Amino acid sequence: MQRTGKIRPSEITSESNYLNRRRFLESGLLAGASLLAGGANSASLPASAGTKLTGIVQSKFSTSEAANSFEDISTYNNFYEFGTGKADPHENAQDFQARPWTLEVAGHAEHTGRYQLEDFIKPYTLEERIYRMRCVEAWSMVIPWVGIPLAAIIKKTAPTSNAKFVRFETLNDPQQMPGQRSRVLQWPYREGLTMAEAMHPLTLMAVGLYGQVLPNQNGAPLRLVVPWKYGFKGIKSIVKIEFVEKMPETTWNMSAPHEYGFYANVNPNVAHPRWSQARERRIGSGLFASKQETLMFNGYAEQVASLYEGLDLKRNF
Ligand SMILES: Nc1nc2c(c(=O)[nH]1)N[C@H]1C(S)=C(S)[C@@H](COP(=O)(O)O)O[C@H]1N2
Ligand SMILES: [Mo]
Repeated sequence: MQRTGKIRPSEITSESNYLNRRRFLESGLLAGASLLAGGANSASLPASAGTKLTGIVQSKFSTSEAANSFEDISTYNNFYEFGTGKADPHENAQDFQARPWTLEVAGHAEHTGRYQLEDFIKPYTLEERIYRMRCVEAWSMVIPWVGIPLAAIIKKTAPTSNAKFVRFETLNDPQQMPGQRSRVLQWPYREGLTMAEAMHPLTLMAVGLYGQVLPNQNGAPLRLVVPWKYGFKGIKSIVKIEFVEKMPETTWNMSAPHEYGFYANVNPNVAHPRWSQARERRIGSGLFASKQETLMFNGYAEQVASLYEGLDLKRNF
């Protein structure tokens, strides 16, 4: 198998079947070892929000559009675990303890288990990716994330051929997350991607923004970023990644199935039942600034449209 940067899902499958057989022979003694083994790279992830991250490489996938200010990005948030108002997460997440943090990898994969986040991150290289983010509420921002391509993580985790979807779960801790004491959503927040979406080179696991450790309100210590989908797919403060066979339940779909689908691809031609998705307000551009047009797949059509060939995007919203 060729070791290039791009991995097709078909290659993953065949490699993991191979690993499956080998692992069987090794009687599982080394479970997890290769997932944590440091290679040439050695990303380190400090605990406190705002700490400078080191060893970041620039990504060719960044937009050249002007990024929103750190203030915009860290004070205008959706994170219902800390309240439903846009300013609530900034206000209520300051004491959130993003350490120690255990990440569970479960389901149809070779290297399942529970990992300390710092150990889990170590084998990878941190990248800066400046992405557009389009919320389903018709506002948008440009955010300079720091993270790891999810594909790199998945490759090391070695899913088996039974893995058709990846499901993610946020921490469930009503003590620390006051919003979880209300029933505004079903907790824990959960999200999912198809395997092909999860393996797409644009899909990122973010640990920082503006070159610093992620602010709590943006989903510390680890959150998903899928720039061609509505923002709600970008699940925050992830404690569990699970490889599953069936399309997983997702929080906003469970809450209002006619309004929020599993795919949630940004699409100016498919209106939300209660508002148009044709235009968006770029945060920071001023209250009276005219709205800008929303682009198909949030402007990432060239990279991702092929994932959805033959899929009715009106039905599969
Ligand atoms: N756990 C969790 N993840 C979440 C949310 C949430 O309420 N809880 N809100 C989502 C929504 S609707 C959006 S638009 C983005 C906002 O990310 P940001 O606040 O970092 O800009 O986070 C998403 N991830
Ligand atoms: Mo959103």
